[in-house]
Amino acid sequence: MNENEHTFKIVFLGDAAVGKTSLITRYTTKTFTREYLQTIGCQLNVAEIEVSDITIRLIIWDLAGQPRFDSVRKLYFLGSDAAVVVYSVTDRESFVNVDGWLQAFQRVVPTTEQIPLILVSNKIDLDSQRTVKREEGVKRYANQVFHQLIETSAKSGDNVLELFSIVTTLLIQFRLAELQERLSPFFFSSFGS
Ligand SMILES: Nc1nc2c(ncn2[C@@H]2O[C@H](COP(=O)(O)OP(=O)(O)OP(=O)(O)O)[C@@H](O)[C@H]2O)c(=O)[nH]1
Ligand SMILES: [Mg+2]
Repeated sequence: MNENEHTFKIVFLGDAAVGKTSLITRYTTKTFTREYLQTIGCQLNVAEIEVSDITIRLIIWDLAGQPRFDSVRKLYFLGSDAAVVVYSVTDRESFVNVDGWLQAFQRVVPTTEQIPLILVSNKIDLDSQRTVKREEGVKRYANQVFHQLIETSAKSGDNVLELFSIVTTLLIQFRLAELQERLSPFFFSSFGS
């Protein structure tokens, strides 16, 4: 394998219909679909990000949120390098369930500082239908082990690029010690250590 290519497994989790697939689709194809087409089991997506002469390849595992996939889902958590937990600001239950998603993930992947955990408040374009206040998201983030909170809209595209940029940046930061042994000196003159 090329020493300047690094592949990471990212899982997206959260209640059904909060917009996991929509966020990933918005990022990978710059499109948005109004129709809800539930994910069956798991859908894989690949995104490549060039950072200087380094290629970061994200294998994005888009996990189905419907309860009928509860039993298979934990198998998909294995080997994750980062987890993105999504809730919708228009769906209070999805916000309450954030803890459950985190715990389910941590039962399979005992979280260390090496695993970036990102909390996403999606559907911020639907401001008039909000049932979760912005401050509540911030408070939840402050109380938990998440490394970053970001508010997004898959519909308008707001903060979608930023979300994936945060994931990539955290992966580089958290894996720096590991990457340091393998990467060229050029990388470190560009990014610092
Ligand atoms: N207004 C608005 N609608 C959104 C947004 N993100 C997703 N949706 C809509 O919400 C519905 C569900 O979106 P999905 O992306 O399929 O949800 P999911 O989390 O992947 O659902 P599962 O695959 O069942 O777990 C669809 O009708 C989308 O069009 C958003 O940011 N704003
Ligand atoms: Mg989906």
